[in-house]
Amino acid sequence: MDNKCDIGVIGLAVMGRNLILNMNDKGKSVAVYNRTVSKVDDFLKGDAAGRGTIVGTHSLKELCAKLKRPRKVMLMVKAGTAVDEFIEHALPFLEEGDCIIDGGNSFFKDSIRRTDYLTKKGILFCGAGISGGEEGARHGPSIMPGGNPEVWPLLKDIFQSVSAKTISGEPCCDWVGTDGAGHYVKMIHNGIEYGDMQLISEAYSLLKDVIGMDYTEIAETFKQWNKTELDSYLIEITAKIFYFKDDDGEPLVKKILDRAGQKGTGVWTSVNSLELGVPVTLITEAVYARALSARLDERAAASLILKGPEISLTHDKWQMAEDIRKGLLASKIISYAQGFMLMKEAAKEYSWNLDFGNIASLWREGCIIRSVFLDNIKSAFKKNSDLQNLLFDDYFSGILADCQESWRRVACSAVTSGIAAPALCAALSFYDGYRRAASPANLLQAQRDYFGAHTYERVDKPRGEFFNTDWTRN
Ligand code: NBP
Repeated sequence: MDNKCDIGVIGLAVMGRNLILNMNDKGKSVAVYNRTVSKVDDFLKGDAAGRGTIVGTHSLKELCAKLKRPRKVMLMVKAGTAVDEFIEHALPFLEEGDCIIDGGNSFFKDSIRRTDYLTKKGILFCGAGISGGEEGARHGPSIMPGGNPEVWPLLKDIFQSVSAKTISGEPCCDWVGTDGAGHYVKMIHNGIEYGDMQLISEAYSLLKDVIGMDYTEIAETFKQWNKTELDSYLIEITAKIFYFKDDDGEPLVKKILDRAGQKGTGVWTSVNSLELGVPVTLITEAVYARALSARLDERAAASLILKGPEISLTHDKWQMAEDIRKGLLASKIISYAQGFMLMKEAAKEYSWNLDFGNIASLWREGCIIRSVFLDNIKSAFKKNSDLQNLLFDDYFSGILADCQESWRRVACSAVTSGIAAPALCAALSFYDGYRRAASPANLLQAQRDYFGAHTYERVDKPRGEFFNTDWTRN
């Protein structure tokens, strides 16, 4: 009898442990290993106790020897050098056609490099972005696999069986594209998550400071919003956070230090957008907002020096709350449109054949940005796979038209009240810049030509003809 395991997983921190239990629940036998070997025994005695088809191993050699061929070795370790080190250590125990899967939050350019490196050694590589945190890993994450296309038939059954499913039963896991495409799409997912969280925080700030709502009213408002087009995991947990009381009966959120952490995927997205020349302004504003939040002492000092306007609370509380909801929805549409613009450019730059409708489907359940809204994105790209921009789809342009009056009122309110709403305002500026056929960039070109003879094209001459003027001649 072949008693070898279906897959090997290295890394027994929270993600690895939960994914192993999930795989095992779906009938997969899993050999497990961890750098600190004592954690293997702890796991087998703890969460994995009594599961005969989770097999502990105490070296990479032993792990690889316990796997069915072609071997599937999955890394669930800290992204970065740990992945390269494990790959090097595992290589002597692998044979041609075996595969290494990196399920961590790796940088997509590392996955491009690793695919190339391992391909030359006859080993298949899969860089799989996994979202949903520990809960997702245990009960069904969104999985975004990329790498050598030959690896997908080997992994499809395992990955799709453990992934989240949509209401109609579709797995939130499908092949994304070659080399680093899976980790790239995961990076965009995380960037969009930054944008969504920032917009929700700005809405909270406006509900509190422009309308004067208390925490219970804010909780109620988010709960109501979750019954609208904003229906999503992040809005749902936001309502729960505002309801949550500390031991003394006060809302816990009130006592949390306003200093946001970040692990880097938002920065990666912003840097990549600058490299590819795509205006991903919301995610970048969200990254900057976290950076500004971290300057606690400086902000405290500035609050004593820099004057702002007096805030007078709005009289029409419910109208303003609805304006804020519409402003949030419109801004969210802009953020997703920008994320998909970046993926479109990346597909060209890195030669990936990305299916954008499919990507929206992968995020429909199991991950942090899961929302009803993603169904509409999927439909837009299924209806027209060449859709130039999400904003050209009737559904989304219709919502923007419907929301824009409210959106503008909220932006004005934020500005006149002196309340920072960088993502919401950036979204509106993008919208107004994007829908403008004639921009003020003619002046930029004139300035560039004036001081640097950088030349310019003319609206009254064919494109591609360049002119230079001696601007000091009159
Ligand atoms: P961590 O990211 O905390 O990593 C812990 C694991 O990495 C342990 O197995 C640890 O071994 C191993 N490790 C480290 Br740290 N440095 C190592 C090195 N130099 N060489 C070998 N192994 C090393 O675990 P996690 O939170 O379970 O996440 C795993 C992956 O999934 C990460 O890439 C993470 O970014 C990604 N991810 C996490 C979440 C989440 O919610 N936590 C969500 C989505 C994706 P040790 O036990 O010997 O120290």
